[in-house]
Amino acid sequence: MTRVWLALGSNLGDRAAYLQRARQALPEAGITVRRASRVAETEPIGVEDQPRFLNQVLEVETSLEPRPLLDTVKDIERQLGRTARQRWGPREIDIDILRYDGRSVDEPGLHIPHAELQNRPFLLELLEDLKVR
Ligand code: PH2
Ligand code: MG
Ligand code: MG
Repeated sequence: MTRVWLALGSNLGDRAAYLQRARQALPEAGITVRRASRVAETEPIGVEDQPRFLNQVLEVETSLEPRPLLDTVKDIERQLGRTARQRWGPREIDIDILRYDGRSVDEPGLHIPHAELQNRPFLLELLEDLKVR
């Protein structure tokens, strides 16, 4: 089992319900949620003209390797009804891999640690909530 940190984000529809449904869907997909940060309401970064986000960071455990884990969280996004496609634009639910144990991955579509982690102060704060350094 590997310790992984995920970010949840939503800025469309019932944002809190999307976060909750994501937390509930993870265990069914072989991803055990160990700890959850508080839920923070955050100003949109990147594309600024869109609704505010709710964001949360989860510490999880899984035996899925990074690529299958990415495929799994994308499946959950689809199951929950994610439709928005604009890069950095509004979305019902976003599930991102922030860190995967201590590993670095740099492949098409998969960058670990998450490529935008250092540019999103709220993610660093929520990780800090979980005492991840
Ligand atoms: N996600 C983005 C783009 N901008 N801004 C906030 N506040 N929170 C996010 O989760 C976020 C964002 C693309 O994934
Ligand atoms: Mg994202
Ligand atoms: Mg994403």
